[in-house]
Amino acid sequence: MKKVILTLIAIGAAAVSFSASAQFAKPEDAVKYRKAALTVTAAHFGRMGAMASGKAPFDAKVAAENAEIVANMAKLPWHAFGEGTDTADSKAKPEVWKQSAKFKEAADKLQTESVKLVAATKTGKEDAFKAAFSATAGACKSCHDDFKNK
Ligand code: ASC
Repeated sequence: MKKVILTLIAIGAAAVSFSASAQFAKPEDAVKYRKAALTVTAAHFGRMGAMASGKAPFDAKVAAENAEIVANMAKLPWHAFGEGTDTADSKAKPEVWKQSAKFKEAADKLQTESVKLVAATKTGKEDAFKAAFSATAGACKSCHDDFKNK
C-alpha cells in the first residue's frame, strides 16, 4: 500500500512539474528540446504544405494525421523558452523575453489555429483544409517575423 501511495505521489509530482514548466538541467537542454520540438512540427507541417500547394494530392486521412501531430507538438516548445535560455546557439530574438506577453499570444495563436486545422481536415473538404492550413502557416510566419532571427 505504501509503495502504491509513493508511486502515485511520484507520478503526480512528475505531472505537476511538466505542466508548470518542464525543468531542464541546463539552458542548453531547453534549447535542444525546443529546437527538436519545432523540427518535428515543421516536418509534419511540411507534409501538409505539399498538399496545400498542390505538390501532393489531397488525402484527408494523411492531412488529419499530420494536423493532429502538429496540434500536439504545438503545445511543447514554449516552456523551453524560460529565463536564461537566451543563448548564442539559438535564433530566438531577445523579444521572446522582452515581449513575453506578445510571445505567449503568438504561441497561443499557433495552438488555436492548429486545433482548427485538425477540425478542418476531419471535414474531408480540401477547401476547408487549405484555408485552415493557410491560417496556421500565418501563425508560424508572424511569430518567426517577430521572434526569430533569420
Ligand atoms: C513550414 C515551416 C515553417 C512554416 C513557415 C510558414 O512548413 O517549416 O517554419 O511553414 O514557413 O510561413
